[in-house]
Amino acid sequence: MTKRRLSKQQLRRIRTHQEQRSDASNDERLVDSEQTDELGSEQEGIVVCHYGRQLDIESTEKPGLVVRCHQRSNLPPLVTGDHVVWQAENEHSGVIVALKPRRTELLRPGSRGQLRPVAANIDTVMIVIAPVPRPHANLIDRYLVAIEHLGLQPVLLLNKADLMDTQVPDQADPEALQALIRQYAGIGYTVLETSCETDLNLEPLTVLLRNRTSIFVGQSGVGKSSLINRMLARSDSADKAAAVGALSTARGKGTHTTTATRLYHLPDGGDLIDSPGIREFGLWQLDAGEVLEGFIEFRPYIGRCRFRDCSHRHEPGCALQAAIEAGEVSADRLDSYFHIISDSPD
Ligand SMILES: Nc1nc2c(ncn2[C@@H]2O[C@H](COP(=O)(O)OP(=O)(O)OP(=O)(O)O)[C@@H](O)[C@H]2O)c(=O)[nH]1
Ligand SMILES: [Mg+2]
Ligand SMILES: [Zn+2]
Repeated sequence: MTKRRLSKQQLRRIRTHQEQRSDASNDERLVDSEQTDELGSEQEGIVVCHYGRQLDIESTEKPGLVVRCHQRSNLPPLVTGDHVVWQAENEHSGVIVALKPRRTELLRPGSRGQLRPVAANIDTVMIVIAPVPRPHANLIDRYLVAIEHLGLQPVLLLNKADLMDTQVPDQADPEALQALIRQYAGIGYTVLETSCETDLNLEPLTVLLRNRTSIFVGQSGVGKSSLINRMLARSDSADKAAAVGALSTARGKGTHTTTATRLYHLPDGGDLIDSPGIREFGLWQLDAGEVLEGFIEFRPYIGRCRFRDCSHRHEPGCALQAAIEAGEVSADRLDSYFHIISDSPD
């Protein structure tokens, strides 16, 4: 192959060509900034719903005005509850141009094990359980450890309290559920029994939800969307009702009715996010010590065992085992801790 040297003329031609191309890209930038000028002025908003690539933004300036938006590609994935800066394209659509710092964020494992945010700027996480579908083992403790670790306030709701004295197939034993609830109240957690059928305790629930942003988490079918609808029904709220699904008759399980994470403004104050059953926040990134800290009533005993590397299973001088003996903490909760750490790869 002969080495070909570029003639001066060829070099000149290439240079001119490059200059023309960079002129062209300058032109493109001009066009782009002209397009930006066509957008409305920058304003603040909050993400109230999230569907795949599109998001509904509610204007902070004009509450109640909801605009379907897409986001600039340089922004990270946005979630319900995010505070953003957006510009209108027209009456119905817009573009999100900036994300404001998140006060808090809820994370859960994505399909490839990476953590993905699901909602932002939450104060309170309401864990909803019910007699049917019966709670999975350790479910409450798994949620509590995650919530404590995120620095959020947990509340435990036992919904469908109207079913506590009836017989429904596959129902959890009412007495065992009552004992469970009492245990968490004894630890110091706020617990509330509610019913969408009899409206039991909906008044105290609205008080717990006021002046803050809360999210409902819990198994499919426990009545998260139903509770939201009962509260929205308390006034002529402009918010659309949440979809409610029947339990599958075969197994008394929920049918994953809610598919988008949506924020509602409650008539008595406060924002509430309905989610498609956040079943797991992801605990495996916590080591055993961090999981133990998530059991808040264990904290006074941590670091007081005779052996520094005490597993709290059978060692002599274990402060936690002594606390169980003395009836100060529950053996069930320590068992739950063992379950959680045995599930984590740590
Ligand atoms: N008896 C009784 N049934 C209830 C109560 N609350 C909800 N239900 C019923 O439980 C079923 C499931 O309710 P949903 O509100 O769709 O449950 P969800 O937790 O939002 O479920 P997903 O959206 O699938 O996560 C529906 O048939 C409701 O009518 C209650 O307090 N008492
Ligand atoms: Mg739902
Ligand atoms: Zn110990």
